[in-house]
This record gives sequence, C-alpha cells and structure tokens, in this order.
Amino acid sequence: MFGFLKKGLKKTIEAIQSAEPAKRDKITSEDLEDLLLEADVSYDLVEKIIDSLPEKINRTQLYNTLISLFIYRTEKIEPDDQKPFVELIVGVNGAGKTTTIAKLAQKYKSEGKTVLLGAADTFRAAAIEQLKRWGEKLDVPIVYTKQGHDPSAVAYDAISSAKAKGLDRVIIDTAGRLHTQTNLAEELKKIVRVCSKAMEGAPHRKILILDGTQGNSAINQAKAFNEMIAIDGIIITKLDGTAKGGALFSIAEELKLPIYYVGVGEKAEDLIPFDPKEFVNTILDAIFTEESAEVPSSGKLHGIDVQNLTEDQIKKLEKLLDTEGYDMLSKHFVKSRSSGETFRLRPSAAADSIEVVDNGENVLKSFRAEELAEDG
Ligand SMILES: Nc1nc2c(ncn2[C@@H]2O[C@H](COP(=O)(O)OP(=O)(O)OP(=O)(O)O)[C@@H](O)[C@H]2O)c(=O)[nH]1
Ligand SMILES: [Mg+2]
Repeated sequence: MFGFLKKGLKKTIEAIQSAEPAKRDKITSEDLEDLLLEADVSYDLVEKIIDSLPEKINRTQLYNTLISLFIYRTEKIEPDDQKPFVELIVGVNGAGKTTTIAKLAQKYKSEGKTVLLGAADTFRAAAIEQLKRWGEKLDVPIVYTKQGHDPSAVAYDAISSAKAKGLDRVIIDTAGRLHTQTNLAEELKKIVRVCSKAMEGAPHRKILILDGTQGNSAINQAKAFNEMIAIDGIIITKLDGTAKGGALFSIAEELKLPIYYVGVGEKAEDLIPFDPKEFVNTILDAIFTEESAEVPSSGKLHGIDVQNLTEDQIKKLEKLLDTEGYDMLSKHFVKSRSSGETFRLRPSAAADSIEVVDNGENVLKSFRAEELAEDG
C-alpha cells in the first residue's frame, strides 16, 4: 500500500516542485504560499496557514499545522453491527460514483464480506448497464429495474433482498443529475426515507463522491448535497489525474467531514483508505530535505481524543477561548479580538492540553484537556 498514495499524488507533487524546485530544511512563508496555491489549497486557508506560522518554517511546524486540518469529527460507525450495512452513494454526474461502488464492492469482497449492489440511478439506461457489467465482472449480485422507474423502489428491493439472503453489505448507486436541482434533492430525500422503511437505520452511511480534478470548486457542490441529505463522509476520486491534491486540505477544513478513501485510477483496486498522516507526509517529502518530522502524539488526554473532538467539546473550547478574548475561526485557528492576529490551536499530549500558539511556536494560552470533559 505504501507508495500508492504517492503515485496518486504524482501531478500534485509535480505542481509543488514546479513552484519550488529545490528541497530545503526550512521554507520561507512566501515560497510556502506559492506552492500551496499551486496545489490548489484555497486562498483563505493559505492565508490562515501562513499567518499562523513563522517567517521560516521547518517540517515539524508545517506538519503540525497541516495535520490539524483533519481534526474533523468522525462518528463511530461499526459496519459489522448492522446486517446488511447499507451505503448510499451520491454525487454529481461524472464524479465517479459507479466506479467507486465497484471499488468498494471489490474491497468488501476481498475482506470476505457478501455484497449486493442497487442500481438506483434509473435516470439513464447506460447507468444501469454500467453497474450490471461491474456486477458481472466482480461476481456480485445486483438489483435493478428499467430506466425511468422509481429509484426508491430499487433501493427498497435491494435492501429487502440483502436482508432475505443474509448479505453483509448493500451499496446503492444514485443519479447525479435530474431535470432540476429541486428534483434531485427531493429524489435523494425520498431514497433515504424509503431505505429507512426497508431497514431501520438505513442508509447507515451516506457517502458523497467528489471529483478531485475539480479541486476547490467541489466544495460548494458538497455543501449543496450536505444540505439535501446530511452526508456522513467523502470519497475523492481521480486524484491521479489532477495537480489539485492540495484541495483536500480545504475540503476537509471547510466541510468538517471525514475523507474515507481516495480514488487513484480507473481499476477496481484503485481505491485507498485516506490516511491524513500519509497524505501530509507525502506532500512534505516534496518540500523538505528532512526525511521525517517529529510527529505530535495523537494520544488521548483525559479520555479526550484531541485529534477528534466532539461537537460538545468544541463548544466548551469555544467558550473557554471566548473568555480569554479569542474567537474560534475553525477547529484549528483562532483570532485574538484585541490584536486581530491569527493563531493556531495545537493539541499537546506532553502538557495534557490544547494550546494557542503564535507563529514562533510560543504558547500564549493553554487549556487543560479535563476542562473539555463531557460534564466538567
Ligand atoms: N483516473 C481516474 N478515473 C476515474 C476514477 N474514478 C472514476 N474515474 C473515471 O471517471 C469517469 C466517470 O466515472 P463514473 O463512475 O461513471 O461516474 P458517475 O459519478 O457514476 O457518473 P454518472 O453515472 O454519469 O452520474 C469514468 O470514465 C471513470 O473511469 C479515478 O479514481 N481515477
Ligand atoms: Mg454512474
């Protein structure tokens, strides 16, 4: 698996290296700004990153800043609790939904799970055919109907069939485009409702597929889908075909949703679990001479996973920061109300706290982890 992501990020790495060809042990904030923009990190985020770092930045400092962008809340979902575990796949047309479904099916099969596909993209006949071909190729059963028929009925039948057969997983394909956006929203909401009628709690995971070649412009699209049906997580496709890999930073920070996998090719095996550490280190390898950075511990402080704060803990942190004169800009950055400066939030396992640090890595304020405890 190692090196897989590096291959998928080839074009992004080339873009970074074309902006800043020479590797070094420290990078100036000006050069960093150029290469982040080149990799399609959004302008707003680049500004925040630069403001929170010193003039000359080493690998550890940049690692800490970039990794913190992936502190999103991930609901713990235990697929094996539910049988079948139902996943609904949504996204605009051409994003890579059907291909990703094939990749997921292949992955689950290789883990010894039984899988059934639901062809609820009944908008185009070709869509049903495409999923059927994948089903045959991967030897996975598929529930489908004729073009133009009710997609919700397909979802219902797929779940019922998997229940009757005692299968482990159901993956449901949907249409990316209907006649209008309102039609699409209504259709998706209906599919979700009908899934829960077929099985309580279904769909267990609503996954949005984003086309990686769209970079940052995929963010608004994602927000629209999130408003329609509350997405659980994201898969980003076609990372192999784009220099815009840096957009993953802005996507993670803007949407506050986990990225489950990334697609790095057209074949069924070209899907890799997204590991923020590997992602950040792959980018940093293109910039710094230093081989690896000191990695901050992501251990649990007082039972609080500082890399993965709950909404409740974030609210508490926000209140504490407010009392101290800071406004929380996101889960990773704060702004001082008195000076207007932007600072970074840093989890510190050593100090058992979450710290506000300036661009010289000086700790301005520190909040003990226990202050964020659920009923503390
Ligand atoms: N290079 C590359 N191509 C991909 C990847 N994922 C999907 N594709 C290609 O993108 C194109 C569109 O993929 P589909 O899976 O048909 O997309 P879709 O979202 O189902 O599209 P509609 O059914 O039209 O809504 C196909 O040519 C895929 O082979 C990827 O990770 N890398
Ligand atoms: Mg499709």
